[in-house]
Amino acid sequence: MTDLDSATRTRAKGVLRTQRIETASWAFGNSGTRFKVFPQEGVPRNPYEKIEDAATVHKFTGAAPTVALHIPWDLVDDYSDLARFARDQGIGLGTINSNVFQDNDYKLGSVTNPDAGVRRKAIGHLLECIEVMDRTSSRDLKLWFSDGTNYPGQDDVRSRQDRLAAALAETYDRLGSEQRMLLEYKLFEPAFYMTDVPDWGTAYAHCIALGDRAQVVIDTGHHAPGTNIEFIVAFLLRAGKLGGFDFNSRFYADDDLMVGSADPFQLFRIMHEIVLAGVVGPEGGIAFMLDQCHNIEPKIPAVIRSVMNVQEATAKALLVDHGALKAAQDSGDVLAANAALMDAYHTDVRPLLRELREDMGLDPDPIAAFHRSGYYDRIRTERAGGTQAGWGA
Ligand code: LRH
Ligand code: MN
Repeated sequence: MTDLDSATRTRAKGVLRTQRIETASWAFGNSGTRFKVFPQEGVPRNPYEKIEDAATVHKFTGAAPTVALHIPWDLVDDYSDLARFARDQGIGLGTINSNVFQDNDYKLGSVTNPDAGVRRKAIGHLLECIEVMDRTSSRDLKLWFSDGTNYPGQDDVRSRQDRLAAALAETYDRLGSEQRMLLEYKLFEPAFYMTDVPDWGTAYAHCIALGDRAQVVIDTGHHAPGTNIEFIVAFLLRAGKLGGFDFNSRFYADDDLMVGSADPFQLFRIMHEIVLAGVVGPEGGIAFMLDQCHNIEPKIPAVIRSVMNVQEATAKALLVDHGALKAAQDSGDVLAANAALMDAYHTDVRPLLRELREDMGLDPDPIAAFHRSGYYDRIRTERAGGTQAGWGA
């Protein structure tokens, strides 16, 4: 596929302009593994400074107008004030993430715990998160449960599913009419024998039982090796049950590396299904979120790079000649059908994206522009002292 004709450029840029990628407040804080968390200079010390960093990503990419919060990592006295501060910075507060995976009481589970008092406490937190959504005007509550067991026999599988279903139903009933619940699944970790929401099928079944405003979130790092994630995307889109993505990438397990860094071809295949369904833009109802940890690399440039990686995968997917693809598929021309995707995938879309940024009045090279801005030097000095934000695990 040689130079893109202007009609294709215009069409692709038109769709790319509508793309919104939500950053994660916790990506700007310190993170690591059980072996070590390497602190970095300039890391935020509170949610206001995290929002400043998220706003900086949007300033240079033009495609990250909201930031997801995690409760209680982003606990503040006045969420309305935090929302006002975000607006002043040019962004909005997005998805509210619950956290029932760090309290001592949740050793044997949170909403699935055999102890009714512990379950009540966990459900209480989920309901508190909806209170926060009411103040931040967030649409989505994202639920991920670390709940699971480490040894066969440790607990009864069906009883735990009953407890989970009851907690989800009580939380769902509390949602406002414009609010959604996004249920995230994960194969393993921290549980190493059974996880109560281990795969898309389990999440999908619970979401069907709950109702229209319960949707599935696909975290791209939460599958068994070799899983065809784009199949899950296509299936959930067809069923109207795809609520969003936690984008990141991995070579082995839940590595939370920059999206597209480990497997850019997989990200392209996922965005191909998104483009085919015509749901790149916000009207499609899909929440495109980043859920990453920048353990050793500078955090803000890493998030900017991640937004660019999603834009590049989307731009390539927008270049697929759908007419040629369909014709080849319908005529059983396997090689021509595959070639329709590979030609698009092998197209260098970076010039097109530089052009788009210039059209939007942005610097064509967001990372170079960020480094030239002096923002990092400023926060390194300003944010000396105090307690840096992290997972607090
Ligand atoms: C769990 C997870 C979940 C978040 C956490 C930060 O692995 O993907 O989405 O709550 O990371
Ligand atoms: Mn996630």
